Amino acid sequence: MNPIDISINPKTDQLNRAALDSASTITSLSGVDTHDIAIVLGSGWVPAAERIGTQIAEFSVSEVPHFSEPAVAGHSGKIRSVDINGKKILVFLGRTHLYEEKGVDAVTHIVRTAAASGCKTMILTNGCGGLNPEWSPGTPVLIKDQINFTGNSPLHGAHFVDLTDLYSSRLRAMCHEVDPALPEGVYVQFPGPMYETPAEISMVRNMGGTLVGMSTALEAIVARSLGMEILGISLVTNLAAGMSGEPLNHEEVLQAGNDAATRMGDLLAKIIAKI
Ligand code: 8IG
Repeated sequence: MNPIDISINPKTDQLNRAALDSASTITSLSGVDTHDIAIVLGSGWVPAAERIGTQIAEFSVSEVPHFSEPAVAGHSGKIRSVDINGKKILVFLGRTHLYEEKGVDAVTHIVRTAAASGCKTMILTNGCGGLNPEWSPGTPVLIKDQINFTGNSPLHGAHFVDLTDLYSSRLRAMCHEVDPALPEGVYVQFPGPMYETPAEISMVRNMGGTLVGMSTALEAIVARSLGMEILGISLVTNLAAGMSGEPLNHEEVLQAGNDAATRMGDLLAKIIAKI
């Protein structure tokens, strides 16, 4: 049984029904009944999409019910169905962020839709700030754990979900077979859209965080609640606030993504082929 069909509470049921509705439109638009793996490409990752597999179909999120229009430069709002060695991959180019103020359910709809489309694996990528001075812009980092610092829960009702091994150690080991040098980090999701203050970055360091961003953690929680296996990869696009002596800006994010695109696309294609 698809975990999306298991009744948890009325609110969750309503969200999952909307996801099934989105999934059925994705099936019509792509001609693919069931997808195996979903991947969300975040800031700086969209150029990498060109290197992932053979495209079966591409459409816009605006053609799919219950999805909202993208609001950020570098997030194109496209969905692709891609084939890698017979595996069907659902590629989301861009996501909805909490700071768009459409609510937490709008943020996690992408994950519920992936599950409703049959995906058992959720690959979440993002661009983020790094607290390790050795991670220069353009460094990919595997997410080994997270801190949800948004003050929001993406689950509804008395739905107790285990988050130990949230970011699958099996998938991380697979990534290390592809690229043994990949470092691992603890991702802290802030609400955004402002970047952190240097004092907040000190706090993050004291909490044990090494990556800061504005996405991913809420999505990972919902993916786990739906029984998916999760892989998270951050592209460090800037040193966290106060570390470089320079102010932060979104252009450097896009530039770091373009520069790292080839490496990231090849990495993703190899990992997906192994899953
Ligand atoms: I790209 O330094 C990117 N996204 N919160 N902090 C937060 N989000 C980010 C950052 C950053 N860089």
